[in-house]
Amino acid sequence: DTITAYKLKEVNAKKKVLPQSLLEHFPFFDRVPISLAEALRNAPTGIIAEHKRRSPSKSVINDKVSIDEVAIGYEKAGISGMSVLTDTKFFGGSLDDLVLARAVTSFPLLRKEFIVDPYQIYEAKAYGADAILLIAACLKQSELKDYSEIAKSIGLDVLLEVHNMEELEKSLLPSVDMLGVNNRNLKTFEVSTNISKELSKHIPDEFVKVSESGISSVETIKELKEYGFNGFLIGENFMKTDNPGESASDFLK
Ligand code: IGP
Repeated sequence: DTITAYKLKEVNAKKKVLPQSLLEHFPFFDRVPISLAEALRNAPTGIIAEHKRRSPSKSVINDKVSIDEVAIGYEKAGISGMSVLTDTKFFGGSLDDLVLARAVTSFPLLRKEFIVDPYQIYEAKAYGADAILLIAACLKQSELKDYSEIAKSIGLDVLLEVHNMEELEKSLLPSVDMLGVNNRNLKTFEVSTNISKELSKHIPDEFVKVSESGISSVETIKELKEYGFNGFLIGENFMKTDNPGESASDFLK
């Protein structure tokens, strides 16, 4: 589709300037990652808090707070990990955000990106990520398998995002650590946690279950825990406030 085509073009342009072999010489490439899946499994309430400046559905969410302020705030709040959007076109993020978040924290960081080429997985590692997101709607099963195996081979955890049963069926791969159910339909932007509840029954226990998007209350988290979810990916609800770290900390009280 259009996002995939756009991303492939972006990646191909980058490869010319900075080949993958050079990414492997970046200092963070040798850093030992921290497992996001483990952090979620061990937390009483596993929250992945997202840095999100804007989105296609809401336009500007927060363009005032700085990435380091948000990252430090989230870590101080006791959140299990942070999701850093590195896409510029749709979300206003960048790899600079990832590297800055890495510089000021030592908790797990998820690179949030539309990954369509293995190059982006090496890039994630080079810029300090501990985990990557793969989106079932963007990739074939053979790609999901190859990309998740590449990520594991360089020590990164894999969060694989699905939105329906068909996507879930092709995603139950041993190289995947976490299965994320996106409550937001990426085509209609409609949000409902019912999809998390429905799909949860079909996710085997070896995967850490993550519910993503549209979560704005502790009640919803309590409900989703009953369905076996250990991870909750929350962006807008924290980012729309002046102090995302403090908002996140209120959620863990
Ligand atoms: C966060 P929210 O509704 O709490 O801001 O959602 C996160 O789940 C959402 O940003 C997201 C996303 C994605 C963004 C989920 N999957 C894929 C970009 C690409």
